Amino acid sequence: MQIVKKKPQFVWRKHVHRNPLPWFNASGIADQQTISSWGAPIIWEGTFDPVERDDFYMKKKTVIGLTVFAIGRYLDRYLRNFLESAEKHYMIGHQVIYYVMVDNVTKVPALQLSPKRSMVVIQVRKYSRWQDISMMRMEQINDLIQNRIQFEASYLFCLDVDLMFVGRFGAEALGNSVAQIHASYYGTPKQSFSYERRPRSDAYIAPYDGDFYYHAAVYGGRVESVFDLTRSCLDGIIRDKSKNIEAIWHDESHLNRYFLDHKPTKLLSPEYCLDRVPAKHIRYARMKWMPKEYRQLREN
Ligand code: 5GW
Ligand code: MN
Repeated sequence: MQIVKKKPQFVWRKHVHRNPLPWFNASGIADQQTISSWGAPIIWEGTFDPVERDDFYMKKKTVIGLTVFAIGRYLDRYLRNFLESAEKHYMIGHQVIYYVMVDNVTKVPALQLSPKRSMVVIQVRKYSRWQDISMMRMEQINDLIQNRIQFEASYLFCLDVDLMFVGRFGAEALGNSVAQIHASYYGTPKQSFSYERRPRSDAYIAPYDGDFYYHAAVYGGRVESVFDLTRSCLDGIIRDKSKNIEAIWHDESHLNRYFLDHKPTKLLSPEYCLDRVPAKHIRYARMKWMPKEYRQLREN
């Protein structure tokens, strides 16, 4: 009897047919885009099994950080509500470390955290211009990753404080590099995106260019990726300052430039950060923006 060896090509074909993301069901919903042009999953209710995702990361005892800044009046106005809602909805069942950056540590609300969850309060300087309060978070997060977070957590989300959790924000959101699709620009043509359009700025994006308009209120990923992201954005901000130019939407403009060059590996649908006027196509609300009283909150 003659033995016929199988061609190696057979093995290769088998590999190609394997589902690259076994946990992700791209056809779980039919009326939304669920995969980006470069193959990143877009997370919507119905595209994943929450129990499976939680088990997967709980078995690994994954530690998940969250940075949030509450400076000046934002500390009085938003921080308690943000943290109380996070205790109800953010990465429930996992090990969580809140990194709360404030200009006045005595004003941080005393909360009874659930088991496996802890809080680190860090005093940071208060920049006098609000644009810098927002932009220089990139520097402060980058420093804190270097000095502390890299030793304590493997994933990190960086969020605005004027948000409130209203539904599950769980392990399905974890990924190497995670970006939030801005609810107000979801489904609009890229020419309408409010990218920085002046070529002199480091955040410049040409009119024909771009993937999505991302929301700087929510981004995250593996700690090393967030380190790289915050460093790159900070470098752009500093170069712009040296040229006496400031990008139209500050840190958000630089974040959009970064994600254009370094494609995120996971995208969060607008469910994860709803617009003030939620669109009809949104079936599940996970986070929403709090109302703003600009006149009272913006001191300068
Ligand atoms: C104050 C006035 C104008 C703009 C920002 C601030 C401000 C922002 C502040 O006084 N204190 C503060 O902690 N921040 C932090 O920067 C908060 O974490 C806030 O969520 C984040 C971004 O500023 P936002 O939320 O006012 O920006 P938008 O783009 O959501 O309106
Ligand atoms: Mn905000």
